[in-house]
Amino acid sequence: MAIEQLLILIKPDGIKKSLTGNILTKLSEAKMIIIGAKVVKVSRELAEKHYFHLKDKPFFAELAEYIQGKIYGAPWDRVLALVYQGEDAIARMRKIAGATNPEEADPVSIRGAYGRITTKGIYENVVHCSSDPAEAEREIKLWFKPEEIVNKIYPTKKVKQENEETVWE
Ligand code: IDP
Ligand code: MG
Repeated sequence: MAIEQLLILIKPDGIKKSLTGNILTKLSEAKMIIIGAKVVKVSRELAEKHYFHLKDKPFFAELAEYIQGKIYGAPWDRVLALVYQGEDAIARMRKIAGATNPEEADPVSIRGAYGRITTKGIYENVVHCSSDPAEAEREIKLWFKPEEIVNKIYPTKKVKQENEETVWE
């Protein structure tokens, strides 16, 4: 069995329902390690890149707004982004997360226990979980910079930057 990494997001509905602790507890049953973690205010660009594979779906616009937390507003308009690493991590974490449709998900999975379908038909399923190694790599590279991941998981290169940088005063 291979060591894998994957991206997990606690979506804005999970944040709003104060489920962060409950979700982390369920995920910790798999005994994997966290190699990256941060709170992100999701831009429209990031939302659309993240859900690129669903761009032709009728619910795409609502889905992009959902992951940005637009329907909830401040202070719920954010996600907790996590990178986990472990043996067979993707399949095992997806089992703990449960099926995409929260009504069909195993009731003891995260989505089965805490998810719902909104009156507008969006699956508010409280977590995102990468579904295969290629998707996991694309998503980790989209959400995290190399220095934000404590283990070296993909090759990196040095580039010279002339950009302004914000530092603490
Ligand atoms: P996944 O999150 O289980 O990998 P995807 O098919 O990648 O499922 O869909 C991404 C997200 O889009 C889901 O987690 C869910 O929030 C939403 N979604 C997927 N399919 C539907 C649908 O048929 N109706 C409404 N929302 C959906
Ligand atoms: Mg998916």
